[in-house]
Amino acid sequence: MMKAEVIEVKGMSCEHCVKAVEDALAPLGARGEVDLAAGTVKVTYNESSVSLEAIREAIEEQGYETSA
Ligand SMILES: [Cu+2]
Repeated sequence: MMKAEVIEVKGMSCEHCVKAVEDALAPLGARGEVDLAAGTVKVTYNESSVSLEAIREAIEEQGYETSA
């Protein structure tokens, strides 16, 4: 079942950041839609194959801070 969740991500400032976040999510089978102005990422993922926690970790590994 696909689920969509909006998470706050601090530190994204440019198109490079957008790509870094999107590319970090792709291997998890998740899709991220970054809203730079809002500092959020709308993540669409399959909750039976990946957890929101794993998604947040993948984003944080790129150097950004997430909050629920
Ligand atoms: Cu950037």
